[in-house]
Amino acid sequence: SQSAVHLVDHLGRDHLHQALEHDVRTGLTSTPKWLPPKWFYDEAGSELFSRITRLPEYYPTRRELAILRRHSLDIATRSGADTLVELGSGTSEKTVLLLDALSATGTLRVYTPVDVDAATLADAAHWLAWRYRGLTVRAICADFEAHLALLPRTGRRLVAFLGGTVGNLAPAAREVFLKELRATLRPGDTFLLGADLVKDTDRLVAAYDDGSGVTAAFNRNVLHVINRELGADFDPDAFEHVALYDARHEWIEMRLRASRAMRVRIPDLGLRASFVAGEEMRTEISAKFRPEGLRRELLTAGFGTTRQYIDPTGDFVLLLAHP
Ligand code: AVJ
Repeated sequence: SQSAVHLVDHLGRDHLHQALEHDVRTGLTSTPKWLPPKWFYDEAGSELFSRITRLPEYYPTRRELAILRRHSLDIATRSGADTLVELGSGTSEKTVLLLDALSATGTLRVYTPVDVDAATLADAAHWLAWRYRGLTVRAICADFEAHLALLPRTGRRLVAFLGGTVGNLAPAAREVFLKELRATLRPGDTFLLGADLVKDTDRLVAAYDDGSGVTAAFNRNVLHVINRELGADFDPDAFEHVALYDARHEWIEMRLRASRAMRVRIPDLGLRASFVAGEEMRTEISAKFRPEGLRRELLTAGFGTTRQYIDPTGDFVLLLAHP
């Protein structure tokens, strides 16, 4: 049978622009300054992130793949899903393991990848429709924090949120997100959550400050995005990449540090921002978890039973939760 690809865009240029304008205005007028990590991911940023996943220092992708290789059939069987919804799907490279398993158990009908980067999303959608005969791909360009209510409500769904992207949400935002997601699920649906675990600080920091500078380029990419989209005049090369582990909050922080005093103009916002030499602007938090803590968060959000899959090295966890 024939595959089909449908693309739905909830982030038309207008919405994207408004959301970016709002975030940049909020972040650059705050003290200290900050920017949300979702703006890393234009086409160049998604490509840089793909390169990060292949770096020797960046273990999470390989660990999650190892878990999926070993347990995706079990996950597929327990979910019984005909519809796989994936939040923050990116290139969907790891997703093939889940799609293979759901094909093998015979239930797969629809794949719904959800991502902020329309170009990467469209590529992945076409590639997977070609690879899986008879699969309907309903790709949704959306912000998983803002648009949960717009996700498809039909079918028996497995909602996957992989890679540890949940760590980009600060605890309060995470609580809201998990509750809202729980509210969209019905009995029979399942939620598969991937999370990076607390570990040795040196390995954590190395994963976010690789020797070849790919993560530094990824970090600076947010400034290129703001220059292009809002006509700003950031000099990305005048910012140094900083990655540090905040042991109290158990999260990695990425920052951009101004190597000299600078004034930046953002004409589309009618805004000027000044940086003093050495000033640091936060661009990402990536929270690290303890399995029991994350299970408690799922319980608090109203999920019922949760199965846990930890990779043999203890670096990464997948949780399969039932509403
Ligand atoms: C895509 C959010 C899971 O936090 O590890 C990688 C993003 N940032 N290197 C992560 C990221 C720097 C990544 N997530």
